[in-house]
Amino acid sequence: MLEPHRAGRLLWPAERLRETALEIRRDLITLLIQAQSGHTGGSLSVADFGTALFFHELNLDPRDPAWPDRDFWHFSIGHVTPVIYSLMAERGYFPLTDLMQFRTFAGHLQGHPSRHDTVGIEVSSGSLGQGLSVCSGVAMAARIDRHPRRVYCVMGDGEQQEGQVWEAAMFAGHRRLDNLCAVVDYNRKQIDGDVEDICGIRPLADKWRAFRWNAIEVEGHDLDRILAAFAAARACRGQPTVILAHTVMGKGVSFMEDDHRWHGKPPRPAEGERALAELGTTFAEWSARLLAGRGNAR
Ligand SMILES: Cc1ncc(C[n+]2csc(CCOP(=O)(O)OP(=O)(O)O)c2C)c(N)n1
Repeated sequence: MLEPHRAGRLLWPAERLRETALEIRRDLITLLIQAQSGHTGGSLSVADFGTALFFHELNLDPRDPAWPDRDFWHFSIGHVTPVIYSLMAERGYFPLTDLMQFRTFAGHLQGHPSRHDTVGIEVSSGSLGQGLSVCSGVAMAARIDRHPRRVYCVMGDGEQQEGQVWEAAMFAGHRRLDNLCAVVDYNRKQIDGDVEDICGIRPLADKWRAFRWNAIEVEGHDLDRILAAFAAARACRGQPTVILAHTVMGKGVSFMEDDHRWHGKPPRPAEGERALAELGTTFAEWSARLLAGRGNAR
């Protein structure tokens, strides 16, 4: 049986990850319709490599989030909580039904990740640019402790404009932190438009290489290639790895794709139904599934 709440790396194959990523997209659209608040576009662009992270790559125990042997994962793009919480719920950190309380005061799933509210969130985030510093520190500490944990940091492409990213990059490259893997959601959009129009980041791979990183470019919705990139990062010695995942903002919902206006708004109920129809379900069906708590005991 493939039990998502099992401790350790799940190592699910790409085919199973594709099915799970579809469910993650249904989850996050449903919780956004329910909350009528939150970030849709980046959540959809992260869904595929996020699923690979949680259901193949990461060594963790969702029932014991403080498990000393765990890998460390951190979303520096804290605004993509719809996908973060969907991944966590499907992996078994908390019941699926909790997703229906996204962004409510009564719930534990706030708009940005808070370590004080949500079990399993190691470090609060939302202020862009800080996550790679956190992760570099954790990776350095693991090396000092001779602990085999790996450290994964998810960043945005707009976030690459933050100076602090490059301070951390310089440190991790200098220290040859090969237990550190960053993933950039390279969807070419940010809150106000095209990244290249606002403050260009090209050539991004060359920049990372100049900071002594192993830079891998990958089609960010191709799960076979994503798994190969994670495997290459794991095999790399003497350098941290950055995976530049070329994605599409709003991926999976035709009228949201490649449109920065979906960065930070939820679908209105009618738009949400159209989105869920494209994903093969309805709000009534999928919210009932979440409220019944089904899914994370497959
Ligand atoms: C330090 C800081 N400045 C500004 C913001 C506001 N903000 C939130 S998301 C965002 C755009 C980020 O772009 P990107 O990393 O490409 O994420 P995406 O739009 O793809 O979700 C901005 C400017 C913030 N959260 N933190």
